[in-house]
Amino acid sequence: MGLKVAVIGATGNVGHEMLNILDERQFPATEVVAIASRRSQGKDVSFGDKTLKCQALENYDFTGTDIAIMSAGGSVSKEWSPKIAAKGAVVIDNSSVWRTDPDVPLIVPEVNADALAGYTKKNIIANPNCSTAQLLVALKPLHDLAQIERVIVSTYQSVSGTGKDAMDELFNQTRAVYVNDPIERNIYPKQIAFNVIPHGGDFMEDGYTTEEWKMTVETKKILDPKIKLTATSVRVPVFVGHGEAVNIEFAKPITDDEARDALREAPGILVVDKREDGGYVTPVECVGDYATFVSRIRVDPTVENGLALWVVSDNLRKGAALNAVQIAELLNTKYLSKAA
Ligand code: 2RA
Repeated sequence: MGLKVAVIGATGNVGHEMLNILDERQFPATEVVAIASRRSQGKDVSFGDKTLKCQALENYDFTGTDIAIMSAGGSVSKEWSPKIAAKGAVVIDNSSVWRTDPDVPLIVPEVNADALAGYTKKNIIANPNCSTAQLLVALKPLHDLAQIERVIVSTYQSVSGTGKDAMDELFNQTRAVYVNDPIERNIYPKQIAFNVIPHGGDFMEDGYTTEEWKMTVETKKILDPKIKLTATSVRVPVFVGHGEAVNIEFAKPITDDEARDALREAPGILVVDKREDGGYVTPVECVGDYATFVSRIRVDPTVENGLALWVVSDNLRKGAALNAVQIAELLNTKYLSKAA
């Protein structure tokens, strides 16, 4: 017998990719249900060659659902995840509300699959933030090799991470620049078209933003609490694909060749690193792919054991929907054992 899977937030950017990826990877589900807000009830969404009609979250009875994959925002998750979990479904949540809860595992399957065992405490599993997931896929093999002590990251985050309305804002502002219309701003505090904005999430008291803070705390929870990480999150006028410029300090010596070999062997990574024009991967090339791409691997000579690299991945896939589906696959194989 296969599984009954609910996708909550099915009309959003990430929900759309969750349905695509469940279909592409032939997740062993006997039934997939699309769930959205009451506003989107009855709306059609694609699931492979089928069309699913969205059901309203408030009216849906989760009895008999095995896995609920949710990307509906923090406040919806805070209210609904415990209710759905109490009905017996395991919730895999893409919002930030459960990530720091000690009774909720925060999982990147390539990095800390063993931590999944803790899901039974609340029947909830958290998916990390987009920028953390791709970073940690790249850091894990390097940490195993030479023990990471400190990381400095600057992100180049695409607007799809903010949602569909932000993608429209980039499109409309770009068009407005060309036709000399006034620039309208509804989502971002500054113009995003032909610009970059050093601000992701909300400002905190210490001057960091929540997007930067998430990367620090999530790295500690998933990879190693001893790692020190400082981030600057920057929004760039790119529709899909987050880039990250990463500087890493290690406890032990490591060469760029050793790092390249370890990254080539590691799951989920494709190394594209030719020291020539175009010998690296950019966001537009990673769209629709599962991999985390690593390029520009080089020694950072300004610290004792340092490396610098460039990491890029599809933020809606490895940064969200793919990671959630990989968690569902792991959950099924290791704990639910209903695989067809
Ligand atoms: C972003 N936090 O701002 C989102 C993605 N999860 O890109």
